[in-house]
Amino acid sequence: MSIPQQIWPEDFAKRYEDKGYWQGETFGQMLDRLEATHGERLALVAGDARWSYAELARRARIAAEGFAALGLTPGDRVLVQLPNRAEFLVAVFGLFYAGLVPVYALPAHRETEVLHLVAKSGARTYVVADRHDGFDYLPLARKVRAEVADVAHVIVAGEAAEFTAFDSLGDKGLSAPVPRNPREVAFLQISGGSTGLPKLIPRTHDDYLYSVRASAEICGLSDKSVYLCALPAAHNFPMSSPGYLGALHAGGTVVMSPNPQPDVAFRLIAEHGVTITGLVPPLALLWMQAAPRTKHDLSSLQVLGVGGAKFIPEAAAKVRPVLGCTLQQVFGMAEGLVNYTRLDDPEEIIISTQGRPISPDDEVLVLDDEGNPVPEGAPGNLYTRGPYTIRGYHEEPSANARSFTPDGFYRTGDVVRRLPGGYLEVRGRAGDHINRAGEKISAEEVEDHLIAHEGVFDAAVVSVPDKFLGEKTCAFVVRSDAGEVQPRDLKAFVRSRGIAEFKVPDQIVFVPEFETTAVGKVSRKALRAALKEKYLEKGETA
Ligand code: OOB
Repeated sequence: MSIPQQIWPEDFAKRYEDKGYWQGETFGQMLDRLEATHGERLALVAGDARWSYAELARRARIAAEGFAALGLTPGDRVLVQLPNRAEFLVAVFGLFYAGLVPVYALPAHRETEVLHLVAKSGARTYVVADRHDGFDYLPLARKVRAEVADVAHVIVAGEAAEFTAFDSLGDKGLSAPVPRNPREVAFLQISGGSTGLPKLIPRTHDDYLYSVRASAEICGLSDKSVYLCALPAAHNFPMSSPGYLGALHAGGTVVMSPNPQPDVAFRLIAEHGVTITGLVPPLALLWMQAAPRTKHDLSSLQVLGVGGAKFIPEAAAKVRPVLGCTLQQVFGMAEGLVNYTRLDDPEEIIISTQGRPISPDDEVLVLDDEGNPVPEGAPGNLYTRGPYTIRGYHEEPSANARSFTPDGFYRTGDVVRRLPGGYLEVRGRAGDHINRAGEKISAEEVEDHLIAHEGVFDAAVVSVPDKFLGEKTCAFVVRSDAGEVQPRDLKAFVRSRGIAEFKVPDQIVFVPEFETTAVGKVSRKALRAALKEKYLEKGETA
């Protein structure tokens, strides 16, 4: 398998360099710079760990040496599935330092997703925690090892059993980062795509570190900032919008929260004087419900970033009165483009828009279904191209042909309105994924799992609005002749296929048949829309 590539045409690359967006720094060099600039400042609080930049760098260099000693060579991919704990940052900076390429899995992923990510990325090493959130990852690691002979190493943070303990890696540490070309792929992140299993998003050192530096500035970060990483650290939002990388870039402190629930997060905010964090809308709602009753002092919090899904204006308007901080709406995507409301924008803009792009060189097109520009203020499909938006997924020629225009614009699948000043308002999605509390679920992927059950003849998965989650999943199922399968059985079956819990359908509706048009088979997209209209919007009971 080839080393992942991400290629911008040379004229674009040169422009991005000339304008100072791409600065030629690798993540490995960044770690050295952070240590040199911020040395004894507090970099990380996680569990009992209180590490300075120097200590974080020391540990990352030791991990880097450990990775190299396992025989991994620069450019090798390493699957990282770690929750929000201290080892997360040590592992990823250690990998960067050793010239290796992290592939980020979510802690919620199970065997199906993990095996897919291993196969897609060609990773031969798997870094995982022993336990998190009541789940024991060791049996999962054993399955991965048993199924994929290529996975030569499993490295476990915590109780490692027969595997390599993360803490046993390395000794003195690498003395310098393994040189990499900053235009090369630094890591692979997963897409929340609408078709099948997740695709891999190749991000380069140059492009990603630009988005980190620019985000840190837009979000007002400094060495006084304390960033609470409440969402899973593998997501793009807490990683770089402005995220823990933005906070480290600015010389601030990162506080890792093992989960985003108010009882855990509020204590950390009070204890460490957290100044900024990022949440998906349902969690922002939950925090606003819990804040008036908490015994913890939340007054240090200055900025709450909310993104990943639409934050409705009614809820957005409550952030300042209830939490006493500035709301920053964040509309981003792991493929690149990130929009922010600015901290000093009028309240009206902060409440009613999803912000404007980071970069003057983010090109944004809003087009109708025929590809013609729509007037300002009218809804249309969002396309984008720019200094930190990918030009293609990792080894996905057919998806790339669908998702990118010939001149390199990414078809986001989002429907937006462009407002004066370049602000965007997200109106919805053209694509077929469900945005459940910020986690993107591919309808097709869940359908494939349902259809694998012998009691299912066909299945179509759609989103239904949910007051709290924004959207949840509903599966329409046509039963097969093999008996009267029940919703409970189907949910248990889907779960048993080894997928993230958030993908298990919230609701299952049995229907006698899927109507097809006289022409024959309708597209899945049309079928989903028709079912939704018939049973959910018109309220016809199944
Ligand atoms: C973030 O990244 P992804 O890759 O998980 O999901 C991207 C998609 C967008 O295309 C859009 O459909 C939706 O998530 N989205 C929003 C939104 N932010 C993301 N929809 C409405 N309003 C928003 N504020 O979700 C992500 C990446 C970086 C920063 C923030 C979020």
